[in-house]
Amino acid sequence: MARDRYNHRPMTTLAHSSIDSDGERIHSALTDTSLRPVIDRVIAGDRLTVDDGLQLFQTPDIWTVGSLAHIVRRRLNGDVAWYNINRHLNYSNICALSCSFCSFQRKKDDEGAYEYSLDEIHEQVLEALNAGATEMHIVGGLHPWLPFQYYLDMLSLIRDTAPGLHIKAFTAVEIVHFARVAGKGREGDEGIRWVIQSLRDAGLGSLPGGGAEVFDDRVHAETHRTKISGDRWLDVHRIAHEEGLNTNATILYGHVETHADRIRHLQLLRQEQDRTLKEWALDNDVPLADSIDHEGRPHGAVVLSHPDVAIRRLQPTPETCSTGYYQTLIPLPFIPDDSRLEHLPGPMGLENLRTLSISRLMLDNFPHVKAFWIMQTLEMAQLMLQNGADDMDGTVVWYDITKVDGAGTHQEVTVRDLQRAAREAGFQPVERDTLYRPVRRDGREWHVD
Ligand code: V47
Repeated sequence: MARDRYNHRPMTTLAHSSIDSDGERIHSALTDTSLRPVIDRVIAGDRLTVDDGLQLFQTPDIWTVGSLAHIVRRRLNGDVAWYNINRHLNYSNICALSCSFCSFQRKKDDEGAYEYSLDEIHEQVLEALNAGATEMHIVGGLHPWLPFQYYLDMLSLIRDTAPGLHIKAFTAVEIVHFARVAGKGREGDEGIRWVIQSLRDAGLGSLPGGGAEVFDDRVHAETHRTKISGDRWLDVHRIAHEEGLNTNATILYGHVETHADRIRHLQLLRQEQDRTLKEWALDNDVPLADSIDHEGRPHGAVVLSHPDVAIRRLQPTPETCSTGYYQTLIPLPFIPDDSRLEHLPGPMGLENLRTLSISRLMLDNFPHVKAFWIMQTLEMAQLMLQNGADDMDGTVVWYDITKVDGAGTHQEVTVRDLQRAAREAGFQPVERDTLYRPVRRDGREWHVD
C-alpha cells in the first residue's frame, strides 16, 4: 500500500463527509451562480478546462475562487504552511540579455554591475552554514564571459564547504547559456543534458522556477525577445526531470499578457507535469495511474488533488522514490520599479490573490504553490496561504532581482516572523528542506528522516 511520506502512515483518501460539507459551504455562499459547474468539478476532483480558468478570471465572486483554491490546497497539504531556512545568492547581475521587465540586469560598465568571486561566494556559504540554512538558491544574469568551469567550481566549493546544503541553482535560461559557453551548442537536447549532468555531478540538487515568464510568442516578442522560448524552457525542465532533478516553475504576470495567456501557460505546465508524473510513477512503481484514471478523464490526467488519489505528497525517501518532477509553482507579480516597463501599473492585491488561486486550481498536479513574500510582503503571504498557497519560501536574507518600493538588497525575515505569519493565518508552520521533507532541528543542526 502507498505510504504517506510525511506521517509515515498508510495514506487514506478523503472522507466523503468532508467533501460534501465543502460543497455545501461553497454553494451556500455563492454570489455568481454561473460558477456552479466549476464548483462541482473542483469538489469532485475533476480537471478544470481552459474555459473554466477564464471564467474564474472574469467572475466578480472572488471569494468563491479563493475558497475553491483553499479546498485544493487543503487536500494536498492539510493545514501545513511550509517554510525553509535558505539563502538566495545572485552571483552576478551582468547579463547579455535586455528583458524589458527586468531591473536586475546590468551591462559590464554600468554603474552597479557586479560579479562575485569564488572567495565571496565561499563567505556567503559559511554564513548560510552558520545560520543553519538547508538551501542555497543561486541565480544570475547571462554573464557573457565567465567560463563554464566557474559554475562547476562554484558548486564544488559549496558542496565541499557545506555538504548538507541543498543547491537549487540556475534557471533554464542560464542552463542553455552554459551549453553555448561550454561549446555544446544551444540547440538539441544533448548539450543541455551534458550541462545538467555536469552540474549535478558537481553538486546541483534542483532547478528553481525562474525565467519561464509567460509561454506565449507575442509576449516573448514584446518583453523578452532575446531569451529562450517557452518550448525551450520546458525542454530544459524535462531533461532535468529525466536526470532525476526536481524543478519549480514560475509565471511572471501582470504586464502585457492577457488572462488567456496566463491560462495557456498554466495548461502547458500541467500537460508537462502529467507526462513527467506518469514516467516517475512507472519508474518508482507508484500506483498513481490507477488512482487517477476515473470516468470522464480520457486524457489520463494525473490529478493529485482528486479525493480518491492515494498519493498527494511526493517526498522522496532514500529507500523508495526518486525525484524528477515539478514541485512548486511560484506566481510572480510584475514589479515595474526601475524596469523599461515602469509605465505599466503592475497588478494589485486582489489580482494577485485571484491569479494565485486560479494557478492552484488549474495546476491540480503540482503538489505546491508558493507565496513568495519578498515580492508581495509577508502580510500578503498570509492571505495567499488562505487562498491556495501552502509554502512561503524562506528567510532569504539577500535578494537582488526585484525590490518593492525602494527596498534594498537586504530583505530578510526571521523564522519567528514566518511562523507567526503562518499561525496567525490559521496554519501550522512546518520547516521543510528543498524536497519538502519536514526538517527536525536543534539550533544550527538539522536533519530529515
Ligand atoms: O527569473 C524578473 C522574475 C524571477 C521581474 O524556484 C520578475 O523556488 C517580477 O524565479 N517583476 C526570479 N518578477 C525569481 C524566481 C523565484 C523566486 C522565488 C522562488 C523560486 C523557486 C523562484 O523573477 C526571474 C524572472 O522571471 N522577474 N524581473 C519583475 N520586474
